[in-house]
This record gives sequence, C-alpha cells and structure tokens, in this order.
Amino acid sequence: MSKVVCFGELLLRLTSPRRELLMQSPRLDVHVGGAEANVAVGLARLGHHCEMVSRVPDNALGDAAAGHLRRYGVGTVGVGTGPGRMGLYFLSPGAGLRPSSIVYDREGSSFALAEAGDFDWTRMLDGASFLHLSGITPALGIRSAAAALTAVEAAQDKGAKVSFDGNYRAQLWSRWPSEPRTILTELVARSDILFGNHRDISLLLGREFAGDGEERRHEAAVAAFEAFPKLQAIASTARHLDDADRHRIAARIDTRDAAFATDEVVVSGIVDRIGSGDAFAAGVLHGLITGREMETTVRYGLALACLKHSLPGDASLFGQGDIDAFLAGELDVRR
Ligand code: KDG
Repeated sequence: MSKVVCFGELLLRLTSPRRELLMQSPRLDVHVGGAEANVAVGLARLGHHCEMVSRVPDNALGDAAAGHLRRYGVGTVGVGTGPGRMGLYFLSPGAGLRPSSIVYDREGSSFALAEAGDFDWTRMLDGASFLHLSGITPALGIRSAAAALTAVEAAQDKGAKVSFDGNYRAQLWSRWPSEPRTILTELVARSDILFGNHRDISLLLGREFAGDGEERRHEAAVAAFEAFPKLQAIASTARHLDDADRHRIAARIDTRDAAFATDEVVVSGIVDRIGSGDAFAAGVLHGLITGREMETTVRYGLALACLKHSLPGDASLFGQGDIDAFLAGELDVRR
C-alpha cells in the first residue's frame, strides 16, 4: 500500500449552530480541521495509509486534534507537541444570500512556532509515494514557510511526489510584508501535482488570463506547465455559488497533453461546504494512487467535493461505495 504524508496545521473549528452569527451564538460546535489534515482523513477513509506531520500543544486541545485523526485511521507519529497554543478558527455558516464568514485565531500556534528542523522528514517520508501540503503553511509565517520548503526538498530527495494545493487565504497573507509569489513559486517549482485554478496560477505568475470558462482555465494551465517543468497535472474545480445553499461545481484535470473535464453538477441542500476543496484533492489523489484513468480520477474528485457538502465538519468521510453511488446517481436509501 502506498503511503501519503500530509503536512500542515491542525485547527479546531468553532461554529455557530443553526446558522447564527458568531456574535449572537450562546454556544459553538467544535470540529477538527486543517486543510492538509482534511485530505489525510479523506484518503484514510478510502483505505490509504496516511501519516500526518504537524505540531500541537501538549494539552487536551492538541490531544483532541490528534485523536480526531486517529479515529479516522490517520497515523499521528509525526504529530509532535511543542510550545505555543492550539490554532482556532471561528465559522459563521452562510444562509441564502449571506455568505459564510471565518475569523482566524491561530497566531502563535504550536505549528506556526515550529522550526523546519523540528520535523523528522527522513523517517516520515520513508516509503512515501506522495507528500501533500498547501499554500496555507507558508502563509503562517517565516518559520512555516521554511518548514514547507524543507518538506518538499526532502520529498524530492526521497523520490516522493509532491502534491501542492494553492489554498490561497487572503486573511493570512495580508499580514505578510511582501507578496506570496516568491515562496509559492519555490514550492510549486518542486511539485508534481498542483491543485489550483486560473486565479491561483495568476497569483503565481503575476499575470491575468483573459477569456472565460474552459478557455481561460486551459490558458492558465498551459502557462503553468511552461513555468514549472516538473508539474505533471493541475487539478481544479470551477464553482458558481447560486447562494449559500446551492452551488454548481465542475472539475477539471489538465495534463501536459490533454484536459479532462466533468459536467457541472448542482449541489443543493448544503449542510457544510467547508473542506470541499480538500475532499476534491483527496478524490483526485485517490484516483492517481490507485492508477485510475484521468477521466475516472477527475470524477472521483468531483464526487468527493460534492458529497462533502452533505456532511458537517471539515473532512470527507466517504468510501469508494459512496463515490460509486454518487457517480451512478443513486439516491435511494441504501439497505
Ligand atoms: O479547506 C478547509 C480549511 O480551510 C479548514 O479546515 C481550515 O485549514 C484551514 C484554514 O486554514 O483555512
């Protein structure tokens, strides 16, 4: 079985229930999140050997986050403890024409305080086929940016493929004195798979892509392949938000010589959209690791991205049977 190592910050998510605003809620629901951890859980639920590399405080909050990973089958030997606090984020879910909103409270987290040398990459990447990380880690500060770079260099040395999700978070980058392009470029230059759409690629290359829809995505992919010779595939979703309860999603994978795109699917009755991008990444990685055709791989990504909208919390907990049922359009109670 191939091993996937995910590297990033674990967060607790505090959500106002019943779609209340944070300011009016007398209580908050707790879930465990973190984009890369969500991918690890999504893949572990599909039967893959996943190991998380992170750092949490040595207290009940850190234990809860690591326990969440173990509960869903993700290995936590790489989740160390260290000084600092648990990173949090607060979510007020949207409703109708009111969008969701997020407040980060993660400065000084154990993960953000960790140095590149605190992670044992020789051990963690031993036998790994993929390292997955995202643009959230370098956005946390100089130390995390250095740790992300060390991680991808170690993956290259060990012969593991690097999967990188742009995951642009404006709130995090706005605290940086310089623009994110330099560090993101260094990371993507060492990556084999990029999760990101034309906007992420615009940010990386410092240029806009004209046109609309598929044409713009194609142009962006061509430019990214030219700028980053190591990249083998670029996977992205196109999401149109009709409102907070109804989205339209299509998925696409570009390789150097072909593009694989799905039809648009309407996702209604949304329970929780957070983590649908991570679910998409888990579905695509699942297809790649199991050697599926690209047509199937992109549909796996789409299936998990859509299914995630039906589940509270940040992670996809679906198995192959759920993907197959989704793709077959089965809606009857399964009994
Ligand atoms: O993709 C979902 C993530 O955004 C969520 O789990 C929290 O990692 C997170 C972040 O930094 O936004």
